[in-house]
Amino acid sequence: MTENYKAINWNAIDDQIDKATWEKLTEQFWLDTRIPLSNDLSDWRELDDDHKWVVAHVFGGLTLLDTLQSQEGMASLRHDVKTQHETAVLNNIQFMESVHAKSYSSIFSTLNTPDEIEEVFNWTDTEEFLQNKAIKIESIYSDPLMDPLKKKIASVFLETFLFYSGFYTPLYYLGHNKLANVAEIIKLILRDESVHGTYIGYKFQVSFNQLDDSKKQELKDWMYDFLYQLYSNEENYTHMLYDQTGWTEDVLTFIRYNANKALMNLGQDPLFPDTAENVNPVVMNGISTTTANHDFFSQVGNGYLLGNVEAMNDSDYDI
Ligand code: MN3
Ligand code: MN3
Repeated sequence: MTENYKAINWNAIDDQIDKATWEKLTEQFWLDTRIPLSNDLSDWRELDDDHKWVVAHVFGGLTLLDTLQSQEGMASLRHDVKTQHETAVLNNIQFMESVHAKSYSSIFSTLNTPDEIEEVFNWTDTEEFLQNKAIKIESIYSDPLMDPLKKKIASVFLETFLFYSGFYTPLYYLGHNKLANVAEIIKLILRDESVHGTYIGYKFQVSFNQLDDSKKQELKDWMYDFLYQLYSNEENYTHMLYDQTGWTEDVLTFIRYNANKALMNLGQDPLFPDTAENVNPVVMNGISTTTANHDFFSQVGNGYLLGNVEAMNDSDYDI
């Protein structure tokens, strides 16, 4: 006899965090088409070729990672949900990952020529260190026998750590009052990722805390080893992208700081000594406007309004 099929009932919530996250995510819904990217063209034309190259290729890298989250990531996590409302939240996240991936194409079509766009996508689909990180995460998502907790670790590492070598560039320009509308897209993405990382990290912790001590230790060892492998690849990726600008060491500090945040989302101790004080303050200023909602479960959000997104101007970025 088959089991009956069960309708989702939002009037009987098993986990209040599902409902709070759904409300937060739907309240902060956005689309790339609302951002007047062409207002950044005069800033863009002032950049030299090396810096234009970095901007275009970090967005190529970010496109690949958001493609992975939208196509494989959430579908994989959806196999292991504990509640029906968790499925609904993951559906929302999956759609927004498609919005993120598409938004970089809006940036390209505004700033770059068709030939440049084609070159960026060829690079993205073949670059060794970028492909390494996508494939390492994808192989965890696509293994049907994979421990569900390892899939959540992979998702949090991707979103709270591996994106940040790319996010550095638009935050750097935001801190210098340049490319403000491009940065607006990145801030909206960061605001989403902040909720995604917190939520998936929370779901990880609920299951992790039910494990016995030896299982916990085994998983911790795997997690720190995996993070270190990803970091080692990320060092190579960062050198390859940024050596021509001289920003490499600053970017590496920033990604170690974010690796610690990913561990924090998973309820674990930091791996690296880097703190917010070590990060370039220009970049930290850019990020501080977006991550004030880390405490969103207690509703201490930054009250970001959709209306603010529609018409940004330089004065919004005075720091
Ligand atoms: Mn995303
Ligand atoms: Mn995400």
